Amino acid sequence: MIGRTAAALLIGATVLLGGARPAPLAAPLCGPVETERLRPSTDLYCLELIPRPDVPEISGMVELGRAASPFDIAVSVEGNQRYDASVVLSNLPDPKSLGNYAAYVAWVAPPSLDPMVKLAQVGNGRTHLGEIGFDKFIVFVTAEASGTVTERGGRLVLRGMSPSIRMQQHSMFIITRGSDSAHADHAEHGGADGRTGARAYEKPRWTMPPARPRTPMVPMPGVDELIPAVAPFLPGAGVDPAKLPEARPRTVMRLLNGDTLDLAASLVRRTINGRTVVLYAYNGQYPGPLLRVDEDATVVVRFRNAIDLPTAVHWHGVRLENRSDGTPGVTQDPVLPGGRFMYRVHFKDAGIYWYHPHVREDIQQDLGLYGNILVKPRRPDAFGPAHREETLMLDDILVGEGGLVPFGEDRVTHALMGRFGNLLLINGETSYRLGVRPKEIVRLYLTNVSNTRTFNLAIPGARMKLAGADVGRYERETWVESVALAPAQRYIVDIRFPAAGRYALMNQVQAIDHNVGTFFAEFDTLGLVEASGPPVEPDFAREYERLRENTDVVTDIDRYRSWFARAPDRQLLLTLKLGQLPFGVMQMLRRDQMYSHPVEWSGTMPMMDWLVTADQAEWVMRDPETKTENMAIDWKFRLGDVVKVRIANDRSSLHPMPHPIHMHGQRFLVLAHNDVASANLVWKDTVLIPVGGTVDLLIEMSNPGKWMMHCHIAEHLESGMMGVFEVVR
Ligand SMILES: [Cu+2]
Repeated sequence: MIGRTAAALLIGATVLLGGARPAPLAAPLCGPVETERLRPSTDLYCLELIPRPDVPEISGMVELGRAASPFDIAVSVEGNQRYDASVVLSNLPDPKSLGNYAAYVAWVAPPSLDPMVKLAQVGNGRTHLGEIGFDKFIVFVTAEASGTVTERGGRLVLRGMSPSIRMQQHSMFIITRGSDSAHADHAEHGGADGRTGARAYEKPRWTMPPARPRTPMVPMPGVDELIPAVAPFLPGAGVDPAKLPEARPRTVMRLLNGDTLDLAASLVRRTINGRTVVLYAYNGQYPGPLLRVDEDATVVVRFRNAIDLPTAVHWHGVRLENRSDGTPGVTQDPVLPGGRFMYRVHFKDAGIYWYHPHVREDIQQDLGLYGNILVKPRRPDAFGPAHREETLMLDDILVGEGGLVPFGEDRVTHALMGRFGNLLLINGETSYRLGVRPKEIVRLYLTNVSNTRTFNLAIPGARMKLAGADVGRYERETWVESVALAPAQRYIVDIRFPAAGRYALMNQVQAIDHNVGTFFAEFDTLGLVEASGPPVEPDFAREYERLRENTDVVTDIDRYRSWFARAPDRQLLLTLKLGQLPFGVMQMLRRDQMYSHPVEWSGTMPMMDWLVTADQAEWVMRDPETKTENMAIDWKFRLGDVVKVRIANDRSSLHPMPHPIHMHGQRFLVLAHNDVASANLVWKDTVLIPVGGTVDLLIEMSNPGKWMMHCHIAEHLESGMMGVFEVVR
């Protein structure tokens, strides 16, 4: 799927960036390997150019470098992957030797060859080509009468296809099931223990994940009749949902230094899509109460577990005392049903944080145990003026015809891709609404609380100014067209609604139809902002136009710049070990292995994904130096150490996925993605490493204790992708 904007963007990029500007790559992406440093995947980010048979001596390579973006993944507003490409050519003869030609020119086109977009005049050596924004594309080098031609007319010399073109059609499976009703007869299977209870909340039965309208489930021989090899679980066994309290929308709790908060996790009843379901909630609210505190405040939280599973509360991103970090097995024992725990939470950094369980997140967080904490900066001028602040928790939930699709009782289902939901939620609602006045500036605090979905949030018609991320503000504010946020990441954007009207909050991504090997636009409306009435007073238009430089942030980061250039102190490789899988699933995986997109934006294989449990898939963080993995990793640092860690995401595993890696208790800078230095820094606690990609983190070991580092895709965490590092005094 080629977006209009992608072509326009490409043409724009050619005008702006075309020509022989030096390439911005810090290290050659596709050159020979000369270090033990983990590198970005050449299979995904290098494109070999093939010469015409009559000029076999010519060779070339296109490097699909990282395009400029403040986010961990560079995509267009429509969700197309963006690359900043360079070409390296050798043995090009004098163009005159090939005919009446004077120059060589590089072009790019989608597989349909329309539009054919000029990239740059090229020669031997390296040339920066500019941005490529097509999902599938072919690069051509031609000999032309002049380097200034605008249309391709000369002789083809080299060409090469993007790695994404290798996606194959799954031709043997192309027998689509027409409608949802066609698989209704498969929709209920007995429980894995063979019992089929009549009442949903007595004993859940496996219900298949629902089919998707754009990518119908196709029969997979030997897979179709399978259910996950684990007993199904839904909350509230033996409880009459009618006796549970109806969940209430969240309230705001203003907490002052020294205050005490009583927080309880309990069962609630909600109606979603016309079905009554049993969910979890903090203090009976969805999301949990929004806590508003001051920078440097400390509050005591008296927590009580009134759900049917052990739990604990993790204060995500907060650099608090280790004993209050809420990670069972590392900092505390799980809080058993009926049990209590006291947390002392110190808010050292201003910004947007969130709290959630650290036990079976795939169930507990998915079913409503999440809440935001907004830590107000001490500086009154930390941000530009805004008329109001809204905190948005982005989520999804998987609901079938029989209600919630059950979870695995003692281990996770959806171990490969994570549990993608089919209903998208903002603050727990499928139809979020916000009323504003024209010209109003709204500061949005965005938190992705989904199990696995990465969002690309856009608000067509309203400009977005990016001001902050996980643990504070950027060095400089920037304009963005969309916000790409992986699970557990936060971003702060200021949005001005210029005139009366309706503005849609959209998730705009390019999903993959694995049946036919194509991309398709998946645009979902998450909610609506209605601007009406008289324009807001005062109008901060002038202040809004100005992009602020946060000199205090720059000064803070200055203290760490001397470490930026050093070699990584530690490395981690993210990979996957697979056990016995059904034959059909293995076949699917092998075929899909020809290409993996940097980010899996949508769960377009719900059946296959559902079947695989944590028994069959182990996600691995491996230290290549010590050869230790996951919980065996034994990293020790001293308080005050500044540590550079390179993390690479193995492209060669049988089902690569992007991984949002979270480090507890500390803050870090993302110095580089795929060896391209970040232009605008911000302190973070969660970084997304796209498939085949690398990131370099600079971690400030500022907080003593034993801390977890793990993937924040709930099903990957539950499938092993976690380790512990210790910071000693
Ligand atoms: Cu992961």
